[in-house]
Amino acid sequence: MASIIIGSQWGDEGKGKLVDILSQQFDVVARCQGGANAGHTIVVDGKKIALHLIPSGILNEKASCILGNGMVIHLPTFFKEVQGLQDKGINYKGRLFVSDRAHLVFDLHQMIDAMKEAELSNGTSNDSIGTTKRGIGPCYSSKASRGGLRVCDLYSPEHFKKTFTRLVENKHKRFGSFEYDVEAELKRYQEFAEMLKPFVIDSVYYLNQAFKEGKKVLIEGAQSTMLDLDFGCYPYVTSSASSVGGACTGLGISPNKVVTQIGVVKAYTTKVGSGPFPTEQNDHVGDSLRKAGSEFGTTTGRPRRIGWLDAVVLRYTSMINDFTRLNLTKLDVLSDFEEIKIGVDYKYKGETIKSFPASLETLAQCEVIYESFPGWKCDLSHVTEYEQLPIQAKNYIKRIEELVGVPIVYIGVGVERKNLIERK
Ligand code: 2SA
Ligand code: GDP
Ligand code: MG
Repeated sequence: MASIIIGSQWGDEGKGKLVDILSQQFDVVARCQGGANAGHTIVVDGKKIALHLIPSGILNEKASCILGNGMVIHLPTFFKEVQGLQDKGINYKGRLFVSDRAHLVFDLHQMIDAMKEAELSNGTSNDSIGTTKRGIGPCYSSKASRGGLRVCDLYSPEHFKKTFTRLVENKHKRFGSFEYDVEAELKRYQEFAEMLKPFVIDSVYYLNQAFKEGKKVLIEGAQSTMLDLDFGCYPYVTSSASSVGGACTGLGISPNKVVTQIGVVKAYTTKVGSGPFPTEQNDHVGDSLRKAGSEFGTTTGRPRRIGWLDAVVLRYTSMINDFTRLNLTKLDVLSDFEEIKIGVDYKYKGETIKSFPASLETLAQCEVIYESFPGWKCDLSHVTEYEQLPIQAKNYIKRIEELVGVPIVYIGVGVERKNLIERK
C-alpha cells in the first residue's frame, strides 16, 4: 500500500519535514513529479538540509528512495545533491534510485525557461509566470511533444546524439541564435551516463514488486495542488500533475494502491511566482509573517508572498485529493498576532460561489469573506501534546477542520522533528 503527502496550497507548506518524519514507517519513499524546482527543507538537531531532487526520506537509512518516471531530472543538480549527502555522511549507496523512464532536463531547457520568462515580461506588461528557471516547463514541453530524452536513452548513444542535436536545432529555430556547445554537452552526458549507472532502475517494476512483497511506499508530492497544471491558476502553474493523480502517472502504480492522502496545510498561505492570490496581505501582516516564518524560496531564495489561510482553496484541493487527514504546519509562526483571519468564502457578484473558479477574470472579481480569531500570544515551541495548546489555538484548529471537513492529525509548532504534535 501507499500513502501520499500533498501540498494543499501553493507550495512550501512543510511537506519535506513530514516526509522525513513519517518515512520511518515506510520501506520506500518516492517522488512522482517535478524536478529541481522543488525545495524541501529538513532540520535535524539544528542542521538544515535542503533537498531538490532527492526524496526527503533519504535520512531514513532503512528506506529506499526513488526518483520516479514522472520526474524531470537535471543530472548536474542530481550529482551535486548526491555529493551533499556524501559530505554530510548520509549513506545513500544501494538505496537511491532513478527511474529509467524519467526525462532529462538539460542546461538548454534552463536557458529556454529564462528566455521565455524574458519574452513574457517584455515591454510594458509583465506576464511572466515567475518560474524557478530550472527548465521544468521546457523539459515537460519536450516530453509532451515527443522530442525529449529519458534516462534510458543515455545508454543508446546514437539515438541520444540524434535526438539531442535535433532538440537544440529546434530551439534555435524558435529562439534564434544563442550559445550552446552541442559537442561538449554530448561528451559531458557520456560521462554522466557512466556515473548514473548504479542509480538507474526500472522503477515501475521495482515499485509494483515492492507492493507484491507487502512493502509500504510513501509518495512525496512537490509544488502542491494550486500549482497543478490542470487544477492550479493556469497559466500560473508548474508543468506537472502535482495533485493525487500524479502518483499514478508519475510512478506507474494503480490508484487502488494509494490508501491515505495526507494534505499539508500551512497555518497561513504563501506563494512564490506570479498569479492570483486572493487572501494576499501586502502590508505589515505579510511582512511580519514573512519574517517570523522565514518565508524565502528554498530553491531561489525569493521572498515568498504572504496571505491569510484560504478555506476556499483548502476545500477545493481537499476535494481533488480526497484528503484523509491533514498536517497543519507553522502554527507557531502565528504566535505573535493579536488577530488571525481565515478567508472562508468567495463572493462573486454578490453570491457565494461553490468552488474555486477556473477563470482568472472571475477570480479577480471575487470578494473574500473573512472570519476573525483572537491570537494566543504565547510561544508554542515547547508544546508536545494537543491538550497543552492554548484554547485560542485549539479553536483555530477546530474551525479549520469544520471549514475543510478533514481531521487535523499532525500539528507543526517548529522546524525540528520534535516540533510535531500527533493527535491520537
Ligand atoms: P516552475 O519553475 O516552472 O515549476 O514554476 C512555475 C510555478 O511554480 C512555482 N513553484 C514553486 N512554488 C513554491 N515552491 C517551489 N519550490 C521552491 C521552494 C521555490 C523557490 O521550495 O521554495 O525557491 O523559489 C516551487 N517550484 C515551482 C513557481 O514559483 C511558479 O509560480
Ligand atoms: P515544502 O516545499 O513543502 O517541503 O516546504 P519548504 O521546505 O520549502 O518550506 C517549509 C519551511 O518551513 C522549511 O524551512 C521548514 O523547515 C519549515 N517548517 C516546517 N514545518 C514547520 C513548523 O511547524 N514550524 C516552523 N516554524 N517551521 C516549519
Ligand atoms: Mg518548498
